[in-house]
Amino acid sequence: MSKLEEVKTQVIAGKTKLVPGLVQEALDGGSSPNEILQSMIDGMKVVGDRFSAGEIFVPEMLIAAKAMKKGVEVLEPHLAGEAAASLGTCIIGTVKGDLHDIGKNLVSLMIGSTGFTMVDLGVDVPSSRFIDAIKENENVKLVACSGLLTTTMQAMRETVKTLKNSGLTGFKVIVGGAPITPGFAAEIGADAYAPDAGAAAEKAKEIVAAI
Ligand code: B1M
Repeated sequence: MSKLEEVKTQVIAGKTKLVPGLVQEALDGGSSPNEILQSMIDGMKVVGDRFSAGEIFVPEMLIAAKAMKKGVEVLEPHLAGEAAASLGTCIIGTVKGDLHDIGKNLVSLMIGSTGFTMVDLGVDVPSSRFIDAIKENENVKLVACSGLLTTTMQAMRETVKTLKNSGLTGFKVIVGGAPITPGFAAEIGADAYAPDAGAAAEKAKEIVAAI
């Protein structure tokens, strides 16, 4: 079994103690940080499919998520580049009702690495909390909303609507997460959509430059 396959297998098995060492070994063996990240994401896909099939339950999903988080901790310094300039503040959070944060954390890492100061509101964030954060922080140029559940897509709609109707200006809104499509993002009035963390960082720079 290749090192990348081993990383994927042990993420699926939720081996929180083994995964960090395997990630380090994969790095030492010459695998790129993105390849290793992808192997963990592939592992989570298997976990999700097994959950859908009723073969595993929430506790197993949770332990796999913990294993992936431990692996990501090792990858973090290798994923994020050196920020060139200050592009302003980005408020990020997973929308109300949604507790998934691995993707949001990766998006935060990548957007932060392009030069934004990140303010991470965590998970299950009501729209009012996004508004408060814009008021509490200086130079907010971007609000980034993540959502992983089809059931919380409506919370994302509500969040974008609240942001756009708030009377506050000078910032753009980017959305993403597994069930979000470019069409849905446009329909709810977001300024941008990105399918993954790398693309989110690119889009973030692009839309903020246009302010
Ligand atoms: Co849940 N879960 N989960 N879960 N979970 C999914 C999402 C699911 C697809 C699994 C499945 O059934 N196949 C399914 C959703 C189905 C649907 O709505 N269509 C699901 C479900 C049903 C649930 C519960 C309802 C289960 C239950 O209780 N019966 C429950 C809901 C809890 C809640 O949120 N209220 C639940 C709970 C959990 C855990 C807590 C156990 C755990 C999360 C732990 C944590 O995050 N700390 C968990 C996990 C781990 C998953 C899966 C297996 C993995 C998610 C993940 O971290 N993927 C997931 C299945 C899957 O995704 N294949 C599943 C890796 C991560 C890197 O990818 O988050 O997609 P992702 O992020 C990507 C992109 O989406 C994008 O960039 C990232 C990659 O670069 N992206 C953005 C994300 N945010 C972005 C924002 C952007 C741009 C891009 O701009 C701002």
